[in-house]
Amino acid sequence: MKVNPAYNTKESLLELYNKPLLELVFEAATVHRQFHNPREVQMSSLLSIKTGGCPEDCGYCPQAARYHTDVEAHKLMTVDSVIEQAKNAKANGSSRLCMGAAWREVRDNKDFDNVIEMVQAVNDLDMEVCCTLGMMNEDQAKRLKNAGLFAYNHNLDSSKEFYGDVISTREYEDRLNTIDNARKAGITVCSGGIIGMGEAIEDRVGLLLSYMEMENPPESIPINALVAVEGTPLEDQKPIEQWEMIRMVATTRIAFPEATVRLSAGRTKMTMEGQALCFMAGAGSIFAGDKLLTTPNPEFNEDKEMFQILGLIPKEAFADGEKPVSKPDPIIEARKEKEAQRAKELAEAKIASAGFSPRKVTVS
Ligand code: SAM
Ligand code: DTB
Ligand code: SF4
Repeated sequence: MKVNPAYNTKESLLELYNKPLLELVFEAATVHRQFHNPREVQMSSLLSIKTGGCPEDCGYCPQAARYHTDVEAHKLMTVDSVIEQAKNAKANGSSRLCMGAAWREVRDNKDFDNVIEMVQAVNDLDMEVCCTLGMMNEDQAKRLKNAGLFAYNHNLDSSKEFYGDVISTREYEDRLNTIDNARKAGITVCSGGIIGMGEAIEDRVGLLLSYMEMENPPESIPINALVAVEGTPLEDQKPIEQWEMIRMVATTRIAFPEATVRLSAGRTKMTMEGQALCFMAGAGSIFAGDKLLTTPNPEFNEDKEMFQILGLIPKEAFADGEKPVSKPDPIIEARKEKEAQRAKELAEAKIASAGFSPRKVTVS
């Protein structure tokens, strides 16, 4: 059961969200146990492969070039350094790596070729590979799928109605199109939102309703609490109470029984008890490692201790879907062939010129 038809209206979702908290958690825990192993929680690591300098105006985001935050813009990471970071995340227990780029959209250039190589390399490490690169078309999605991408993350962030209050440089419809392109390419979809941006509860359930209305709702739904970053338009937002995070996780769990609900940004402001209630209410994943994309997150060791205290087990890679096969990328292969041909021609020219000895000219 991908969606729970009892909660396919705004009214029913609102009623659910507003239930007495412990009733809500109990109902969510019951659903969770029918579809998931409640002891398993996936550790997923984030890696900002291209940081800052983004042309968009997402009001929450420290990476938007137009806001004056402490984030410095960097070029795309190299494939080798991504592999090193991925190995480190895996050694610390992560079974999934989500690579994020501060791009409005994917462009067909050398940087994207490098991302394709990163996807191939991380998939070869037997980790689930997720990318979040902004908007993309169907051909780009197919290239990522061919490289071995397991999931594409593209958040709707909030309800259709509230979205325009936070972002003006891109429409809700654009986001839905990108999600559709990932689907058409056969990539699993990771899409969720942020609470604590000043939205009403109607907007929180409105986000869930948008997923309910999809022909094929996401396999993975990250729930983020806003990390209010100085310099962004949302810098002064009051932090949400952790009860709200628990409610949102529980409501999402009940509405989408099969999805992995990810307890995402905002854990540094939560207690272990608060997080425990999220796991009880169906959160099946956390972001692990001391950094999200640009903001702090609990350290690996802190989470390891929490897992031990709560009796949680890190979930293995590909427990919910087969490992994709990484196939050679035709564009990269063609480029490599061209480079090899050019190198051969240069070598031949060198040999030819070595056999040629210019006549000595004596100057009297
Ligand atoms: N540029 C791409 C895009 O926007 O699709 C990918 C990277 S973007 C940083 C990925 C997601 O991170 C956003 O959609 C948003 O949901 C989340 N995010 C960004 N800044 C955040 C913040 N300050 N607090 C919580 N979540 C945030
Ligand atoms: C998601 O929903 N949350 C992650 C991941 N998907 C890409 C990103 C959180 C970013 C928090 C702000 C930052 O660290 O820059
Ligand atoms: Fe750019 Fe993504 Fe940040 Fe929006 S959320 S400003 S698109 S990096």
